[in-house]
Amino acid sequence: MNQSQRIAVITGATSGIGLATAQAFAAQGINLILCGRRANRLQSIKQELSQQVQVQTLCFDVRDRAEVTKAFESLPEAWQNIDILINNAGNAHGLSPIQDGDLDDWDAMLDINVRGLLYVSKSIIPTMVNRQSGHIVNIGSIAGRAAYPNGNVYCASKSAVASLTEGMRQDLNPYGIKVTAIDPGMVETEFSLVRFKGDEARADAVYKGLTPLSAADVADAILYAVTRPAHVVVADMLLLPTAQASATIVKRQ
Ligand code: NDP
Ligand code: 8X3
Repeated sequence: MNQSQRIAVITGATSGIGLATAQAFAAQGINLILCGRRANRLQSIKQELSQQVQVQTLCFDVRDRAEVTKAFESLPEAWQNIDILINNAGNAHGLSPIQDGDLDDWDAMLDINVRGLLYVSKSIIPTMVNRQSGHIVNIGSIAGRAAYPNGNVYCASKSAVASLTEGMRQDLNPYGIKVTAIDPGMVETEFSLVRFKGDEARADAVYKGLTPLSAADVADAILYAVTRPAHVVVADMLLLPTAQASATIVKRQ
């Protein structure tokens, strides 16, 4: 497959897994549409990766339906034929028992991780259907496979992503569109800093005493999935650090 003919949209490309995926794709010649809310980061990443591939940036909040639609409609015609969609934007807000949950945190997780993924998908899937080709990669989580204590709403949001991945694969089967779930365990990114609202000590403690996955490790798995031959789809992949056996069983030094 000639990667240089392909165009990939990556949501949440300003940090962590999304940024590492953009770098991995650029190294293979895949042209990029990078999305996120932090415009300055999008610009500096564009500057870096434009040395390898063609890059467009779209600055929007996935929660805002109108903004999402407008952003994709604003793409030049040559960029409308999107081959790969990486639905990666997402995060956790808080970690507390259900009885203590914060309603704003719940709204944020459901709006970003579930509704946002749907809004972006709705902007792109019809063009894939028209062309009878495409590949959607949804970034789920080990959290979507079983709930863990205090994870409640975040786990539910990722469980919804798992269900949507299956639903998309079924509905898009007649059109030859591939749908993949990549479900990581612990990956050291800005994830825990966001979850704990900027508390660095609490975020660092999550990865203390073990070697977590890096964003590049997950990007490598995503790259593997999108470079399989036309007749092969990676349906789903659970990717864990060696020290992690489940969401709650982690070997620390
Ligand atoms: P980061 O916090 O490093 O990256 C999150 C990305 O999502 C950022 O680029 C951020 O960009 C974007 N984003 C967040 N909110 C919005 C929004 N409202 N609108 C648009 N973009 C948004 O975390 P990760 O790289 O770890 O997370 C990426 C995905 O991986 C998430 O879906 C997460 O749930 C999942 N995941 C992470 C794991 C981990 O342990 N780190 C494990 C399993 C899954 P910006 O702020 O510029 O908008
Ligand atoms: C992120 C991994 O275990 O914090 O999805 O839920 S975990």
